[in-house]
Amino acid sequence: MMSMKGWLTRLSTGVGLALTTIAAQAYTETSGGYNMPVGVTEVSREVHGLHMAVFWVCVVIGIIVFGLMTYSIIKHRRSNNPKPADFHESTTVEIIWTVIPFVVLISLAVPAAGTLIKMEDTRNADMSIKVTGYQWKWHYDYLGEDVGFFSTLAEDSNQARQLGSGVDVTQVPNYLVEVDNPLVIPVGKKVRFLVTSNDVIHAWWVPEFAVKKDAIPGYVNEIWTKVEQPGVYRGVCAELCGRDHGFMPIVVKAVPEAEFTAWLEAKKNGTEVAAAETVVTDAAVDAAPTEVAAPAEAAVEVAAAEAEAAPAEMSKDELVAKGEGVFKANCAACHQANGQGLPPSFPSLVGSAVVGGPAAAQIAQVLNGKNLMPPFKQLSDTDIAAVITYTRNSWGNDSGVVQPDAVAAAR
Ligand code: HEC
Ligand SMILES: [Cu+2]
Repeated sequence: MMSMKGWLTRLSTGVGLALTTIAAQAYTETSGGYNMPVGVTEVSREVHGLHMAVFWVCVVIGIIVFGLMTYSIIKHRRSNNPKPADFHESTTVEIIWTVIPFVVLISLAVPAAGTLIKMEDTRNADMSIKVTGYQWKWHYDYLGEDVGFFSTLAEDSNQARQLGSGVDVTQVPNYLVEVDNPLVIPVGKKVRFLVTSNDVIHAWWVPEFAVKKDAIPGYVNEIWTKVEQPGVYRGVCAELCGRDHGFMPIVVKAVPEAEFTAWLEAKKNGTEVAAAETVVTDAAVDAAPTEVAAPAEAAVEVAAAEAEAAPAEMSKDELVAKGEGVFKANCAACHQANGQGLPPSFPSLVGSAVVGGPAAAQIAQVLNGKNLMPPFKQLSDTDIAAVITYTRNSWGNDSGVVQPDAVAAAR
């Protein structure tokens, strides 16, 4: 018989899937909650137009077919016509009901093919962004710009979704459709996305752009968009990709070009201020580039030092404090914020033999994963050292400190 905990784990997975559906509905609200959105790109408007055209054709066909059926059933009912007609074949009727659907299909296929070809035409893009799916987050690389980062579920959504969190999710803004680092793109530019995956098949879907592309390990799929209005556009992973499929949303901020350039510079130099926090007013757009330019150079070295080979020793307190954030963002989904996991699938880290044992084994497990636990080698040495130190010094565990250089050496 299945334990209570086992049932709860299954139930929470089920609820997670249900919530994905709710989240998917959240952004169809622009069109009354029932239809797909018109969107903010030329392609999305065409797609919506095609969708509506096909819809109305279906409505008309439905009315004609069901109308004829209803009419015939009533008109030729047995009580009215006790002696059934007996006729065979009618070449005329057969030609008509072959030709009409043929014409209908062709007249739909021609405009649809035009739009499809347009969607696939990624030539002459102004910039390219590589989008990589991970269980369960996205990674964005601005090609040729040396800018790349992970985009994970926002902290408040992540806390609220935990089993027994006690949080009223209706009070969480943009529940399950908010991330820590949104993708930022310029408006009015053709942006090409190269979509791939690091583990299983995901799909990158932003309904307002009419962009939905499978992210398949070992393949690079292409799609593009050109957003016309600045704004914040949300999407989700659209391919069932495992336990937290419903918790890897997509947020794209489309901003005016000047603001984008400023944001990109800041990101490169590690001085990212809240440049792209909100869709800013004209005044702020003018101010942003100059503001960022000055302190940028000084910060380059700091940022470089941080990003390059493992930094110097860190104190236990520093590592634990940093590790708590890393744990909440990357590990709490399975091991829970209180470290107790969801046994039997996700073991408790409280009093765990691995956490209490030699550091090398724990580093290896976090870097490379084990069975159901995914690898975390994409995190920095510092983040991995911090999260390991955090688990070794929390919830009553006490098994010492792991420094970033130990992680670097283990890679
Ligand atoms: C997708 C769920 C998942 C995530 C996310 C996850 N783990 Fe795990 N973790 C597991 C599973 C499953 C095991 C058991 C692996 C096995 O032994 O088969 C495990 C085992 C462990 C163990 C060994 C525990 C023991 O006693 O066997 C440690 C330590 C650990 N994880 C640390 C982490 C850290 C640190 C993170 C975040 C960086 C993390 N895990 C993220 C699923 C996960
Ligand atoms: Cu996914």
